[in-house]
Amino acid sequence: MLRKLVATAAAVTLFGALTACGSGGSSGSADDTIVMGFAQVGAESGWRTANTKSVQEAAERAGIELKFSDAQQKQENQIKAIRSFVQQRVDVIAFSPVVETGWDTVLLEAKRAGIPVILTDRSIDSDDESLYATFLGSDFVEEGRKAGEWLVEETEGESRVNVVELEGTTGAAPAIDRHTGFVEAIEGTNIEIIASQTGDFTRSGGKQVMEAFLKAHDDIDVVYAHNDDMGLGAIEAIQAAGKKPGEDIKIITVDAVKDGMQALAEGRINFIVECNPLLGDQLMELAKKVVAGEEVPHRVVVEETTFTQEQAAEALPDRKY
Ligand code: GYE
Repeated sequence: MLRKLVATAAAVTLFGALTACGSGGSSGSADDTIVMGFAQVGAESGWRTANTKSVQEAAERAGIELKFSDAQQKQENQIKAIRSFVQQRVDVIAFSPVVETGWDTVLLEAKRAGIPVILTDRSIDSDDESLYATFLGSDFVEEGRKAGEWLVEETEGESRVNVVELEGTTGAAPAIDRHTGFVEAIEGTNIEIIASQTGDFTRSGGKQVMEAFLKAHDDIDVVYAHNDDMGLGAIEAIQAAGKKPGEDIKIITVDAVKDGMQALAEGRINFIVECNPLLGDQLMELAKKVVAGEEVPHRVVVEETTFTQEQAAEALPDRKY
């Protein structure tokens, strides 16, 4: 049995080496087609659905073969997917890390196998910058700051403003950074975060946490939700408690997906900070350069805007996601 296993392992190694020679690189494909292993976070939000679609469509347009894996918001699944991409000797690995820490070991494995890694959407927290070629994504601290700055302006002159915060996935870059930016912007004002809990970026999570917040606090002025979906869940909870979202309790969210923009235009949300999920084309461009050994910037920031209720009503007809 053992001998058979060893023989199989040797054959796999040999096969891997042969394919690598045949394609002139570490490609898992027989021809020159670039093969990308993409480890997605999951399907937790409207943002994520739009992001997945963007990546899949862009790969097709670019003639890149995509091996797509959905981690269902679990880091261990993403690690498994990355290991399997390394074993399959793909040309490039792209992934959106569900949380910030704990990636060094698996990324070192990819590095040793000579497979470049591109971080997309979310980044990692590591001292070793050589573990990835580039990071394409938003400035989440800036997003949080924009949310806070709007509230500071909106509530100027009010003696005290109580905010409850619906946080994204614990340990995820957008959850950490959107909190940081918001806190920075409201510092020294009369705005106070009276409760903060994760709703895991999902609509049901946002609803559940908001129900608990409403039971525990009767003085909530504002909800700051780290994404539209949790804000939309909170709206359901607020309505069920007999209050009017957007009026009795103001709501600020991040993303600007269609459902969020609809609620904003209709007055149930008060302000949305945009986070652009359409990263596919830029990602494929970067992937081609990285595979060709060309220089790419280590960080590519996505440009974004914000929306008031009036601006949402205007932008809604052309909103693609
Ligand atoms: O805001 C949220 C999603 O990482 C920027 O993840 C992304 C965030 C996005 O679940 O809706």
